[in-house]
This record gives sequence, structure tokens and C-alpha cells, in this order.
Amino acid sequence: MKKLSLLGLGAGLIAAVAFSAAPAQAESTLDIVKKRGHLRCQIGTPAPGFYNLKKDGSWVGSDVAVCRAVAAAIFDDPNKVEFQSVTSTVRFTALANGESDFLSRTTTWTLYRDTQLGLTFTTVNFYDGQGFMVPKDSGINSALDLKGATVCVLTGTTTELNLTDFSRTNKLDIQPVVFEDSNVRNETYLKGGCDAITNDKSGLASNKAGFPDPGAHTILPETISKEPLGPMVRKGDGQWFDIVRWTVFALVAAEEMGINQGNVASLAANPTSPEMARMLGKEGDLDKGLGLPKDWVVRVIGAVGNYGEIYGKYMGSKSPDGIGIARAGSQNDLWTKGGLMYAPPFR
Ligand SMILES: N[C@@H](CCC(=O)NC(CS)C(=O)NCC(=O)O)C(=O)O
Repeated sequence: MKKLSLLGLGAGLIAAVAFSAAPAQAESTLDIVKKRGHLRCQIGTPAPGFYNLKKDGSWVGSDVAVCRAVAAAIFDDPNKVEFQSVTSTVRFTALANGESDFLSRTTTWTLYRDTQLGLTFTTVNFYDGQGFMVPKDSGINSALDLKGATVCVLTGTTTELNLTDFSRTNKLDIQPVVFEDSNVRNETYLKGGCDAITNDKSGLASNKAGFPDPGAHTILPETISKEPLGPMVRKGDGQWFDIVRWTVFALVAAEEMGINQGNVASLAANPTSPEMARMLGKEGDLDKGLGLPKDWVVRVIGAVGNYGEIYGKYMGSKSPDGIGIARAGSQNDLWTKGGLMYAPPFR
């Protein structure tokens, strides 16, 4: 009898453990988002190029476009997004505790962030590297000239650690001046409160574009780190991870196949290749694992354009919202043109 009851207790315990360790039973992020009726997307504090606030209160930018693309895939409406503008310091906690559905905010993929925060990177939507900017009249032409210099830097970033690594490696004795708010960092630099500012190079181009006299500042030639930037989600919901990851892949694959905002509807009706037919939902059932409607890629490209169109609008030099970063021949060009932008097959 005793043995039996002990066994019963053991089985009960096992059942209890199994029950509490079964997040698969929990409501999926996709269901939560659909029920809520909009997406919650974390971006940064306003910075031209990536996430910038227009006078009418709307958000634009390349990272904003990723949020809108996912909203379009789910709701067929790129405006069904609540943008949460957060600082570098709070971004991971805000995502981990469920305040947002994903993070689309110039965030560098690192081992620590990918394995110790309960979060995971989906893919890379911009390949970057850290640099320095100085006033043009400073006489500084190289990062190696920054001996003993004060450098404005944002806390809670890879930027902060790279700066100290660079200083130690090159025995430069750089004095970091640390900020939590990017506006205060920029204002301090502009008022001469530090000799240089350091950020991802695209971030520097963004900062420069927002300065009253952009021509008065120079980005130094050195790139001191690798900064692969991409969207993050919480670990544990594979379908949601796939939705965000494959939405970014769809932007890249569409560019590769010549699908753009203007022609996507007609190509969806008359695809010019079998892969295009599958990707645009005319053939096969590639949508099934994602839990999205068949025409999700058509919705995405129709709403935000392909990767190249987004880049041109927000990162390039030919648009009023762009920050002037040349793409041709860079890591952010398509792999077919020598870059690193590569989407796995849609099959
Ligand atoms: N890639 C770095 C972050 C760098 C970063 O976010 N820099 C920018 C882009 S302009 C910035 O200053 N954003 C404004 C903000 O942090 O609020 C990281 O992941 O730690």
C-alpha cells in the first residue's frame, strides 16, 4: 500500500512538472497579436534612417518598415502597429517581459544576447560596424589620433564595450562620456562636451543627418567592430520566430526576383517563375507552417516594398528621409552583387 501511494505521489509530481513545463500549451504570440488587433513593436528613440518620427506623429525608417511588414503579413495593414520607442538600456527587458512582440532596433547580434537573455535573433537586416565622428575642424583624421580624447557613447550598447576594447588594444587611454539618452549624447557632442562621438557607422550617418550643419562633421575611416543588426524575439515560440525571420527574408528574396511594390500585384496574378509562384502564394502551401494567409508576401511587399526599396527610401541618398549610406558593393548589397544580403529558398 505504502509503495503504491508513493508511486502515486511520484506520478503526480511528474505530471505537475510536465504541466508547468509545457509552454507549447500557452497561447501563441500570433494568436495574442491577432486577438489584440495590432502588433507591438519596439524601436529606438528617434534617429533618421532607422526609426524617425514625422511631424504628423507617424514613424518611418528601415527598422520601422520591418515592424510594418510583419503587421501587413498578419493584418494586411502596415498601420496596425503600436510603436514603442525605447532606449538601448531597457530594450531587452521590455521584450523579455512581454511588453512588446518583437524588437526592431539597430541591435547587434552577439553570443551573450542570443543565449543569456531568453531572447533570440531572427536574422540580420543591416550589416554594420562601429566608427567615430569628429568635428571637421578638429584636425583629427584617424581613430588612432584619439589618444586621451573624450568620446561620447551610449550605455547598454555593444558600442560602449568596443570603445574600451579599442582604447586598451591601441593604448589610447580614451575617456568615455556615457549617456543613456541619444539626444543628450548628441547635444553634448555638438556643444563640445566630448572630442568625438562613437556609434555604429550607420548610426553616425543618422546622427550627422540630424545635426544642424551635417557638413561640419567627419566620420573617421576606421571600422573597429562587426555589428550585424537584426530583429529579436523571445525564445520559445518557434512560429513567431519564423514569421519575423521569413518576413525579412521575403523582403530580400523579392528584391532578388525583381518583385517590388509597384509590380507585386500583377506578378502575383502572373508569376514568371515557379519559385515566384510559391512565394506569392499562387502555388503550393508555404504559408502553412507560419499560420499566415497564402498571400502574405504579396501583402508585405505591397505595403513596404522590397529590401532595396526600403534601403533606398531610408538609408540611401536619393530620398528626403535617407541618410546617405551608399549601398552598391557594400555588405548590405544583394549576394548576387557581392554583398551579404541572402535569403534561403522559398520552397
Ligand atoms: N548596435 C548597438 C546599438 C547602437 C545604436 O542603437 N545606435 C543608434 C542608432 S542611430 C542610436 O544611437 N539609437 C538611438 C537610441 O539608442 O535611442 C547595440 O546593439 O548595442
